[in-house]
Amino acid sequence: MAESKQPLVGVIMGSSSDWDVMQHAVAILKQFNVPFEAQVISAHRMPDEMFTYAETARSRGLRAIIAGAGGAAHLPGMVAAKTIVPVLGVPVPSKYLRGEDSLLSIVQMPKGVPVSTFAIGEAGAANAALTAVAILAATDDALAQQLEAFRATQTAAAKAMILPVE
Ligand code: RP5
Repeated sequence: MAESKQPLVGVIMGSSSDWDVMQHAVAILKQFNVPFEAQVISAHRMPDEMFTYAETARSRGLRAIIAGAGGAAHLPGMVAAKTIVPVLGVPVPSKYLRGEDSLLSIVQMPKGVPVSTFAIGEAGAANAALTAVAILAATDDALAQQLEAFRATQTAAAKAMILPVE
């Protein structure tokens, strides 16, 4: 398990093969200096560990869980079933259905057990982390300022874009 000091955000994924996508969530958390932990927790291959992770998440101090999975992507939903810590689901692109299976598996939660579901792939992983930062920023003014600055940088970059029109 990769871990920084007293984690506030948990990043979990169904397989190490999800890392190519999920590393983009970790990169954002590092950029904002948010303490996190990252590890493989598989819904299908290690269900007992998944339940223990979810059941202990809140008492361990986690304020958000970013869960990425591909294919029959049960991880985010089953974790959400066992904790009230907000779960941010990232659909990982799959081998045969390009991640559309992952997306539908994660997004179609029954009423009462929410999973905030993000875009398939890298953008979803990064945006899930930005949402985790926003959750923490609600009670952390310094982090809120960092988030405002991040957005302002993007705005400036967009305004400076030049098209190669001849
Ligand atoms: C899911 O099955 C994982 O989240 C991964 O996206 C997918 C394939 O896993 P591997 O067979 O590559 O380990 O549980």
